[in-house]
Amino acid sequence: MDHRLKQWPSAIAEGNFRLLARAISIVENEIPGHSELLRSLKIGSAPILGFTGPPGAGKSTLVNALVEQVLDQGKKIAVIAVDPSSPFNLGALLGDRIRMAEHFNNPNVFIRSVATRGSLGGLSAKIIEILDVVRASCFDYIIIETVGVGQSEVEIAGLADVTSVILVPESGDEVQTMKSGLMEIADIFIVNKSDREGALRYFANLKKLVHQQSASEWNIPVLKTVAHKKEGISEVIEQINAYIKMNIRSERKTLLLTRKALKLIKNHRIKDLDITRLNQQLGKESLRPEFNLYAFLQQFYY
Ligand SMILES: Nc1nc2c(ncn2[C@@H]2O[C@H](COP(=O)(O)OP(=O)(O)OP(=O)(O)O)[C@@H](O)[C@H]2O)c(=O)[nH]1
Ligand SMILES: [Mg+2]
Repeated sequence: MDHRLKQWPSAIAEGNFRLLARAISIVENEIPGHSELLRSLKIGSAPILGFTGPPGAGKSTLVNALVEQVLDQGKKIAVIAVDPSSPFNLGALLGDRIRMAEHFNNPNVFIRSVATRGSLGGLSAKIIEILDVVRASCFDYIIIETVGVGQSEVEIAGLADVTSVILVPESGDEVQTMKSGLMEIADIFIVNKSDREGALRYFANLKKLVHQQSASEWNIPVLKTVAHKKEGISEVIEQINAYIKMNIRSERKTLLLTRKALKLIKNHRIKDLDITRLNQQLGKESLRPEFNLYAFLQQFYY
């Protein structure tokens, strides 16, 4: 390993945010040395708190309020905001930055936006690695915010130790919400914008539905917040802590680790695959009368 990188793991562990930021960039952009860096880190076990929900539900506002309270308790916290819509969504990013600005100079908080990329299978593996780099530092909590619009967010939420799903009264029909796959990933439901009309009815219906369906030792709480007024935030923190405290069975932990390993292996295996070339090759090969996809694919298997 590059001798300059040798000091990094201990510096990062001690809370050198400048190096942490650079380490993330190295991993994110696969700059030479990134594999060695990942191997050299002492990855801790700070809980990862996932926050997901529809666009504009108030995730960033809520995270911001939560960060404030946790900082007041003297804790260290990292926030990773995943921007899945597009890496060029500067408006949204800037909005987040402005709202987060009050924490920017606080030595106990680290904030980072990560743009997701279109590369095949790239996203979740990169996020896994980035979260592990952050875990090698000294945070009490690591927050990951993702927009819940499709399947990939469900996947990302799977990386978190506790997943909070943020809904708003105007999310529509509660039954529809439950069908969207959010039920499986939610450890905690938060109805934000509870100051809005129809919030009480939405809250009550959601609560009923959740309690009908939850069948584990953990009773999935349904909470109410008004994020921009910082209302209901303590309850969110309380429930998150309660969930963390409840020992996740080691069986489930191993399962999560296996899934994580699988994603990393998959990503590693297709890393060198040139899709444009594959497309050209297939365009040519498939014209041959004796073409057989399985025979063709033989060259990629090892
Ligand atoms: N009325 C009301 N407005 C809120 C509440 N929480 C957030 N907002 C507003 O909702 C808008 C969206 O908030 P964000 O925090 O950016 O939402 P988000 O879910 O992070 O949005 P994306 O990251 O773009 O998906 C902002 O204008 C907030 O001020 C709330 O509890 N009540
Ligand atoms: Mg946001």
